[in-house]
Amino acid sequence: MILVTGGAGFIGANFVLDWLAGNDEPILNLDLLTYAGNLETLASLSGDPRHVFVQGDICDRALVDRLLATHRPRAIVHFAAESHVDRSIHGPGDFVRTNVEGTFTLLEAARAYRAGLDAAGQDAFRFLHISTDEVYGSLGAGDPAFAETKTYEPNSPYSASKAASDHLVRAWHHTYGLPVLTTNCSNNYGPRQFPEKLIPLMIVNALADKPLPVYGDGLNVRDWLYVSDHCAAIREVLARGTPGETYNVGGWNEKANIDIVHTVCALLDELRPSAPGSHARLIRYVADRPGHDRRYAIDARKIERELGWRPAETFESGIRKTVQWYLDNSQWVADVQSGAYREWVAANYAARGQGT
Ligand code: NAD
Ligand code: TDX
Repeated sequence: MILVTGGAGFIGANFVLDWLAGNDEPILNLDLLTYAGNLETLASLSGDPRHVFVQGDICDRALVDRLLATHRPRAIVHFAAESHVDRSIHGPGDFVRTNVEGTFTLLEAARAYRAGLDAAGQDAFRFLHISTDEVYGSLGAGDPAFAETKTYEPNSPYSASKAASDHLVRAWHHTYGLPVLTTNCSNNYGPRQFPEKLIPLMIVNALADKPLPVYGDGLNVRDWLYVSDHCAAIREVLARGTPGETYNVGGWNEKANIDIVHTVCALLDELRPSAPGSHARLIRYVADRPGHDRRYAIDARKIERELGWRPAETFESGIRKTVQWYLDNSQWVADVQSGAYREWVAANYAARGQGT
């Protein structure tokens, strides 16, 4: 068994679904179900004994200790976080709590748990920390992409909290010998992403004929990776990564935000021809995000060289699948927007009791 934290969020849920599609090793999924956690996304696993879900907080040391002692996982894959930059600007406290204190709590619990394993168990145990390219700061137009050796220069409360968690993870390896691995990934997109992030927000707003807000001049650049490619990279790092190492994960897809928005609009024009005019008519330039990082780019050569991982999707294939998924899953979108997924959890899941 492996313990996944944050497995009801966007990347975590995709990871759980992909893992159990190709593997019978069970997952213990610990997630607080904040606004970003959505068990409806995992509805296809309802009743599947390979998926044990526990609603709980990674900051709750007694709960984490109990789960480790009861389920005896061979690894922890740590996704749980507050993840939205704009929210971190308006309310940084939750980011420090979950991302810093929560990671600290997991590290301490993992250290104590591993100390109680036999020598083979200690050797095999892994703590895989999922992090972001944002810890490296902002690039100028001609700067080289972020390699693993780049200095940390986080600029937002979100990236500062993730950087702090990366440092704790690193220190628990150097000081206590915990077999940790860290991945720093670029912007993910794909099915099941909460519509606060750029791509799903643009799709969902366009479908509702609402404005498409583009921050500043729209020329900020991000590297984009299809979520199932990220999940494949995580599986590779977990299986064959070297403890103590970090691996940058990226899609080799640098795009300006305005180009992303136009791509989404063009796909919707094609896939939804009954719309009243081109979706691009909804684009509105709005005030910039405070401290908005200009450009991120990932140098993903290390993970390719050492572990043989490369993204399978091109941006063109991934964005088409993504737009189609949102068109095909209008109920999921409606439930997320109305908060009805919480009622779904109460009706379909909580009634069965939680695994502990
Ligand atoms: P998300 O916001 O969609 O999901 C986060 C999940 O964590 C939710 O299910 C939420 O309920 C859970 N959670 C929050 N606080 C918790 C707590 N205290 N205890 C237990 N669970 C809690 O995030 P995501 O986009 O899926 O990102 C997952 C991880 O990947 C994060 O660590 C993020 O920093 C990292 N990451 C994300 C991206 C991206 O583009 N989304 C890119 C690189 C790295
Ligand atoms: O409405 C919008 N308009 C807009 O122009 C939104 C929501 C975003 N943007 C811009 C800001 C960014 O330059 O689009 C870009 C992408 O924004 P987000 O989707 O909020 O992502 P970003 O801030 O780049 O951070 C993401 O990638 C790294 C994830 O949210 C993080 O969790 C991850 O670590």
